[in-house]
Amino acid sequence: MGNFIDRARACVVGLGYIGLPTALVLAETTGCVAGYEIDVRKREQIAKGDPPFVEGGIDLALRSALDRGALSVPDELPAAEIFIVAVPTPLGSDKTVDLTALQSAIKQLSGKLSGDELIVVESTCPPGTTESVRDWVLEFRPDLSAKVREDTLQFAYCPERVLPGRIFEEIRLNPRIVGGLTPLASTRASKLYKTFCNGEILTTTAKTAEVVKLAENAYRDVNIAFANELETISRELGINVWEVISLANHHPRVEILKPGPGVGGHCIAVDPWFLANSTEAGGYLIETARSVNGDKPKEVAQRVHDAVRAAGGDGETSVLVLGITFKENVDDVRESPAVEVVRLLASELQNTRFVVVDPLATQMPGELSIYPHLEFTREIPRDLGGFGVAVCLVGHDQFRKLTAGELANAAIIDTRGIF
Ligand code: SAJ
Repeated sequence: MGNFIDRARACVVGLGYIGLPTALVLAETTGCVAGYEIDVRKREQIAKGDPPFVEGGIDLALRSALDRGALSVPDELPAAEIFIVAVPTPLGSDKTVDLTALQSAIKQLSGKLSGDELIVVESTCPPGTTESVRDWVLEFRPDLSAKVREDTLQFAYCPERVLPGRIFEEIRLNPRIVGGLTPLASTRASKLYKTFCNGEILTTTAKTAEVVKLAENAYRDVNIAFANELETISRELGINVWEVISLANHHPRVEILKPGPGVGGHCIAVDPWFLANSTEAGGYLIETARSVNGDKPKEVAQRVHDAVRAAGGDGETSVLVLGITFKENVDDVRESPAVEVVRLLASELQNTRFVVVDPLATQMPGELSIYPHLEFTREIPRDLGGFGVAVCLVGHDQFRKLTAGELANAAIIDTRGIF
């Protein structure tokens, strides 16, 4: 247990994309953090100094924290003064949150409580979840109800806001919203975040903080939907949407986002539902934006299909697919709209050869590996003259060096505006 005597100063529960970087910055500033991960394979990998995902700076930070004994990765969830919970809160099939992992983490840590701890939730949650967390703790540990009343056992919600690809920079610089169930909990949680965050720390209630997080991602989703709708309209009008956006953005109060093949990752495509489904009133605009963005992969696949038909039909041409990750310059393929586009095409055009190029993805995503007519490569083919159709689904830097001239024989469907 490294430097710990009876309990860790802080324990981060869940060592994923958010939990592990958080544990690492805390290890650097406090020198005494435990990271608990329920997945044994992942836990062992981390304990060996091998990060389970790609993020700039993570290899060095992990090795240094382990070497200094500032981070321990115990097999059992340890006692701690502060627990920071960063476990997945995915979307269930009925478009409501699945809190199984959060509930199970709270059950486990409840067994370690003495009554003077602070429990901070970072996972994205529907409004009211931090109150539920307190209620679950009391269900598992009714003996602690006086400690909750006396406000020594405290609860706060502090959403993560970092952008994959820039996590270590943003975790230190982005302003943080801290919502305690009580003012004392907010003060204590603020002190924790001040140890590593140079951005402003803004305090509020737990429910407000929960809604702020959802509002941020729903705002982005709605704005991307606007860009995507503008793309459909511009194309039908025969004008260039990128020129429309660039010119409109010269207005001092207009800042239109970029259209694309849809919205991926497991934040922006998920969190808006937690907000839309949180009240009887619902969220008409939020849900509409979800369907505009959700329909985009189908629209792009249809355009490629039409181009294949114009090039002779299924089996008469080859298709070059540029990019498979959920956005540019990351290796993450989770919820990638590009995967959905390729899946639709592969099942519809079974005789057509597809070459999927992605310099960052490590392999063809599992759901696509079943199609024998899909080839995956990390290198852009040298000779691009043989492709009758090319579709760009991700704007990786490597693709931006390509010119339309190199693809002179291909009908180009450029969803990211790289050409
Ligand atoms: N996208 C577009 N057009 C744009 C911007 C994005 O089509 O103009 C697409 C991307 O290609 C991608 C998806 O949207 O498929 C999401 O990408 P993103 O860069 O907008 O966001 P994420 O999912 O990487 O991270 C977001 C961020 N939230 C906001 O910017 C409000 C990040 O700060 C959050 O911490 C993260 O969600 C999260 O974990 O919630």
